[in-house]
Amino acid sequence: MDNFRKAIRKKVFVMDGAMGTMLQSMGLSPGESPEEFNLRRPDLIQRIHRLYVKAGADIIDTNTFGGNRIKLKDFGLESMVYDINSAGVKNAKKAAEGRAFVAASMGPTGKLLEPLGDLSFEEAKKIFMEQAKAFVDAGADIIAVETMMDIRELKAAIIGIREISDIPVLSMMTFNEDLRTSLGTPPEVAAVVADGLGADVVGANCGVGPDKIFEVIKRMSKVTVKPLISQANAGMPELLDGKTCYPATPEDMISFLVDSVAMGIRIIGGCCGTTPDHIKLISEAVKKLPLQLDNRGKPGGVWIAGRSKAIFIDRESSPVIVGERINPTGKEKFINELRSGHTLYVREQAQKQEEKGAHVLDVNISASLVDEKEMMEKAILAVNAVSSCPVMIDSPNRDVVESGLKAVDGKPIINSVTGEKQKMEEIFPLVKKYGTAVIGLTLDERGIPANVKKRLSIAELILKEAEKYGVNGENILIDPLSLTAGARDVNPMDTIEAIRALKKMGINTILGVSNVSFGMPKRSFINSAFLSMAIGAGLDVAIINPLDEFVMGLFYSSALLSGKDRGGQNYISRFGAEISNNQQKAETESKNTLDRIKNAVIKGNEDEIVFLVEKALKEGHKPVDISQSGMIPGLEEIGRQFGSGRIFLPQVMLSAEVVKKGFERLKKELEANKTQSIAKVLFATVEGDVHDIGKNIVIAMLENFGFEVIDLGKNVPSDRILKIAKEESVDVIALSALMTTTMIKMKEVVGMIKKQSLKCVVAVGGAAVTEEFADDIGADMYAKDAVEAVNKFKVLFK
Ligand code: THG
Repeated sequence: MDNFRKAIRKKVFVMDGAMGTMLQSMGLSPGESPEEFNLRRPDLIQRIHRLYVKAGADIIDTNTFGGNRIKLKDFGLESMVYDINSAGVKNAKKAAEGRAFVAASMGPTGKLLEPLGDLSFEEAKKIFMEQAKAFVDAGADIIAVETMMDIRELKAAIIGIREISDIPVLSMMTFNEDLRTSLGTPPEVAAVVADGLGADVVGANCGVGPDKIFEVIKRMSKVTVKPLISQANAGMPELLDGKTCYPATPEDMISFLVDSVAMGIRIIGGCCGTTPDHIKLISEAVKKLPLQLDNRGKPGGVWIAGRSKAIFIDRESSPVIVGERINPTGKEKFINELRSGHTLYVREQAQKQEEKGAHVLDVNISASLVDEKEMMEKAILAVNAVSSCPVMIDSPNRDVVESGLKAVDGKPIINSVTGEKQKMEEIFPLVKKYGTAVIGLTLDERGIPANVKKRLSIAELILKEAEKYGVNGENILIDPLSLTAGARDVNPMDTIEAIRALKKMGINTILGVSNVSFGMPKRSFINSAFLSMAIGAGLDVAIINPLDEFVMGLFYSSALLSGKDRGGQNYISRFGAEISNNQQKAETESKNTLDRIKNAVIKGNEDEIVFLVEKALKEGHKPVDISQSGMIPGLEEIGRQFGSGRIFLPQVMLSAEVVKKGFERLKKELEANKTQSIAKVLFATVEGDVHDIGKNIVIAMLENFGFEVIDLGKNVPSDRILKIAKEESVDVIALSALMTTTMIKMKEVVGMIKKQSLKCVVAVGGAAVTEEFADDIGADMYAKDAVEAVNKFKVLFK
């Protein structure tokens, strides 16, 4: 372990190339489990490993990518998890003969996590732990978490591994051409989260070729100083004479090598379509590299991340705004909502605060008679669904904090730990395990000290204690606390002085500003004056109300005056242009109930939709109008935003979910005069392919649009597809495949349909399927994603 950890700082490692595509060329048939070959054909697996070692790989990746319980279950192999993964490591070790490190490959479960799917975070973690245990027992040197698309699944994997062992971890997500994962995570967020969780090496594999992966790594290198890893595909797959080909030559694979190493790449290998020839050339090129490696310095601040945005907190940049509004203090309506388990206010405030300039959102749901563990989870999921901001999990209760940590996307801030021994014992292990930042409040068993010196010594105690838990000081923000001005023995200038002193000690600071004015009239005046003093003293993060224009005005002007807004950029972009009143207009326009329904769909307001549909019915709108002029236009808008890359799949699915709820309510109205489905669609993942995430998304969307769907599941033999299609006289046969090797089956199905002159449309789709491929095999329709599929079906059956 230590060998590898030391070496990775000083040398560039070559990793191996593809296993799956090699196995296929050596006789693995579609429908067989590649992982089972570790037991059935160890000779073959070892032979492939040896080819890579011979080609110059310093690290080889085991044949265990799909070796988790969920994936193995597709082949009825779920009782073999331990044996298969253990054999995978042993095969690689045997082939390496000590000449290469063995990295145990760990891929995704193939299921979506809640709330999009039905896999809980805890279950996912357990599944990864089971696999990791087998790896470690068998003597793997490294675990390579790879091809992850969901940031929370990545978290579950790394946290699961860490519960088993301190083994070095490589963390890789898979990015598409738009440089986001399929679930919308950008490179920065992937890197910040993996770094926070303690991955040793951070990077990307699969999905794209060497040019695009270079872009991904470049963006990662700006937010982490960890060594980076890249395993590109040999270009994007093309189909030639019914065979999948990867176009990138070995030379193509090294065209970015020198620049990559300068950026911090320390491991370079290949993914789909790369062969020992590619690895050989990479290895030769690496040997010729200049010895001078990069010297990326320490960041001197801390990165945090939301669903799709990373934010740097440091001394030089402009202060960070934390929105304080998701907090029940003094908000009777919000408290009632929390008691009934709804999240309407949370969604609304998350959106509003982000719109008005909040960078981070505090989430506090503490109130009496509230199930706080459940509500924290719900609130965090709701915030992530509607906002890209990092969150701050604000609760005095450890278990409530943890429930938020399991739900959150990105790298959050825990609010908070104090100088109390018990608090630190509770919170620091969470900070370490979930890889977060944390606020340290300068108070201890005796409360908030009156004098500045004592507050500073508590800050020092917190920082020192954190080290014992392996928590890096950069991840701690100190809050010197303010109490209500005018109260006995309270001098707000103590807080300001403490900020100044903390900054001198090189410590990052945060402050809940509004506390200073509790119980006073015209709180805005006091809050904004205090804020501007705090920023003048060097405050890095301010917890404020972003909807208070007065406070925001003082925020931007204070940042400008204290030299934290170079060239006044932020101030000018905020106040320079006349802000149009479009927004106000949109708000009044949405008074119309059908517009409000459309908005609820766009914003994913699950809680509101049934209420709004009922309201529209009461107002006399016909069910068909509610659908045609309310929900459908909302979904269409979401489709447009998705198409232009402004929003991502989880939001589309959330909106689809809202529409489903709306339809369910409408169905009750229509029960009497039953509606007919638009068309009957049969869905199947073709034989040999066991991937169905994409297919399930398309089905969910189609059902919401009134199509009747028959889902035959995955790995469906062609004759069965034909048989059911005839029996049910379907209008469409929709075929899905993820792998380039199983796409070919689509051609077989099309051929059979033509031969038997079935009267139905054949639609095809899947990761590697293209329009050209669809034309080639004679399919009638191709759609690149769920939204396009729905649109095309709608046109077809108008
Ligand atoms: N430090 C840290 N975290 C904190 C605080 C802090 N979290 C909570 C709090 N202090 C900061 N957040 C708020 C939120 C709301 C108000 C003040 C501070 C507030 N609310 C109004 C009230 O209570 O009257 C209600 C406003 C309304 O009705 O809309 O003032 O110091 N680390």
